[in-house]
Amino acid sequence: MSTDFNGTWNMVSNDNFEAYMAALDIDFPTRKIANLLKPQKVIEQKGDSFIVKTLSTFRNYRVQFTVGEEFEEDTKGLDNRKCKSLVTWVSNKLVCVQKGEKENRGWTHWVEDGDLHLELHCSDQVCKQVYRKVPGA
Ligand code: VL7
Repeated sequence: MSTDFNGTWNMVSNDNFEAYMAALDIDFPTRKIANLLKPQKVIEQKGDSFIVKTLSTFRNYRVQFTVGEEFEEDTKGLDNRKCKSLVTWVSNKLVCVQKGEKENRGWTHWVEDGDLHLELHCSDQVCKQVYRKVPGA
C-alpha cells in the first residue's frame, strides 16, 4: 500500500519560496504577491493516477498524471514553460522530475505525521512547504 494523498490540505509553512520563484525567473511584483499566498492543495488519487490542484486567491494550477508515465506539462499561469515531467514512487515519496529549460527542476511530496510535505527545487534553490489536512473536506 502506497501513501494516500487524497484530500484538501492548507498551507502552514513555506520556506524559500521567493528564491525558488526567482530561479524560475518570476518577476519581482509577481513574486511579492505570490509570496503572501497561503495556497491549498486538493489532491484526487486513484491508485497511481493523480490530479493535484494548487488553489489560491491569485492563481490556480492543475496537473494530472499517472505515476511512471512521462507527460507534457505546461506550467501555464506560473512560469509558462513546457516540461517533460515524470513522477515516480521512491519508497513512500512521490518524486517528480520536470525536464526542460531549467536545470534540476522538480518536486517531492510525502505525508509525515499526518501533514503533507512538499519540496520544490529549481537550479540551486529548494523551497519547503508543509500543508495540514482539512478535516472532513
Ligand atoms: C505550484 C509556483 C512560481 C509563479 C503565482 C503563484 C501561484 C498558486 O507545481 C507545483 O506543485 C506541484 C506539487 O504539488 C503540483 O503541480 C507548485 C506553485 C509553484 C511557482 C510561479 C508565481 C505566480 C501559486 C498556484
